[in-house]
Amino acid sequence: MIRVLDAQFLTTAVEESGWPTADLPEIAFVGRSNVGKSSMINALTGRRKLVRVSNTPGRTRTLNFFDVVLERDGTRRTVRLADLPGYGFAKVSKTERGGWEKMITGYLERRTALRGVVAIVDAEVGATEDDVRTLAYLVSSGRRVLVAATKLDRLGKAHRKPRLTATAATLSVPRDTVLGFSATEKLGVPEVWDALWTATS
Ligand SMILES: Nc1nc2c(ncn2[C@@H]2O[C@H](COP(=O)(O)OP(=O)(O)OP(=O)(O)O)[C@@H](O)[C@H]2O)c(=O)[nH]1
Ligand SMILES: [Mg+2]
Repeated sequence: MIRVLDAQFLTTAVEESGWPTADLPEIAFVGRSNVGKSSMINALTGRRKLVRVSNTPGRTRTLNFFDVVLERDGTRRTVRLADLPGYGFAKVSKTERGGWEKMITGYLERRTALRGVVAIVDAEVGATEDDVRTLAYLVSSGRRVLVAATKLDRLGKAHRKPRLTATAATLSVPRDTVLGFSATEKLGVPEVWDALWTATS
């Protein structure tokens, strides 16, 4: 059982010069705009308002870093979570989209502290074309990737496991790297922390 002892916002960055010193094992959260990245970080840390959640998709345009103190069996560890801007928001211009890609690929390629990426998909919607493309990129980057299918609460219980299996197949990733999650019902919180503890060990 992993306990969250403390969670704090650290900083916001637009460019590489704004990244915090790479002194802690880091986990990045990537996903479609409005998929529930910020809500997931809030649910994981048990802080309702650590990260801003909005009804305006595409709001997060920067990298936002959070430091979280964890404890498991008497061992303490501080990890850093990076909330990345969402992709696939239709209303942003081509220039902005290019900017997003540069920001994300630059971060994924050069961030030495990065230990793993949580790729978030919408369990109700299923993996989209954008998700498939992003997962292929993440896997090819050689990074450790965990898929979290969030908003699982929106699916009837009988549909949940089959949807996770289908999501793994669509994304061409091993079934055991896809975890179900819900920020509203707090589903999957211990399972995601277990995976992140392993990734940051
Ligand atoms: N039912 C349900 N709704 C959720 C869940 N997680 C997030 N939401 C809702 O989805 C919307 C988007 O959530 P955010 O956490 O802001 O999503 P985001 O991916 O950070 O969005 P951007 O930063 O704009 O890309 C909000 O209205 C949330 O309340 C969930 O697990 N279940
Ligand atoms: Mg957000």
